Amino acid sequence: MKPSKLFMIGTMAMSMVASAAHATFLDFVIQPPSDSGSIGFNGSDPLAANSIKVVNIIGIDTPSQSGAISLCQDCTLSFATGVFIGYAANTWDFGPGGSISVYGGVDLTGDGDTNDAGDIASGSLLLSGSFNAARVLGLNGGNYSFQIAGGDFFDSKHIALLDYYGLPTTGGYQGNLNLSFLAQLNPDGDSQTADFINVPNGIGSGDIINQPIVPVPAAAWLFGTGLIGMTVIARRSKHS
Ligand SMILES: [Ca+2]
Ligand SMILES: [Ca+2]
Repeated sequence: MKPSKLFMIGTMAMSMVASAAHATFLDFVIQPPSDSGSIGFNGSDPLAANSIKVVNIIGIDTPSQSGAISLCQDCTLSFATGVFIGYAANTWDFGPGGSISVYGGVDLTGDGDTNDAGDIASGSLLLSGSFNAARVLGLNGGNYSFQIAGGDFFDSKHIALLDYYGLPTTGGYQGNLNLSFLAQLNPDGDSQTADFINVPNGIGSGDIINQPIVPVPAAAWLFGTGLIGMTVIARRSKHS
């Protein structure tokens, strides 16, 4: 077998293990039209967003209420990333740190309001955390797409939300954020040209996807390491 093929199998085995471990997640859905909210970068400070609308929360393969869509009432996402690292070729990079939060109420009783004893009351802190890294990718025509690069952020969530979806209340969570928005580059027209701000009604769709941190089983690491070892041996024998 070719070394490249062995390596591919090793990689596939590892990613299958990873995806199996992360099959359970909560999806906080950001949905247009959203006339409220803002996102922008002033050329030097962290990327910042305020009051972006989150419309519902969905449990994907959750231990309880799998597939249930919970209305998120008056829910808003706000964040500031870590420090600005650099800009090149329509890519903006930001470092670790900062903060991310979602506030609002959640209808867990399914009657369309957040007033019941079983609901999460309006104005509650639903999710809070900090970033590992963030990246904004510029598309054509001033249409920017915001992505949190791999690893993303660590957070904690409202315990009633976790209980409802049967998720662990200890051990931590990790996730990522994607968000599309229309932005104007260099809105102040000065010599600093990498700054941007969303245009009116420019917030698009997105998700915060968030799963319990699951340690990769030791056996999976050994399996993957073994295949990589075989690849190295195969390469050596090929070159000898
Ligand atoms: Ca309710
Ligand atoms: Ca500028």
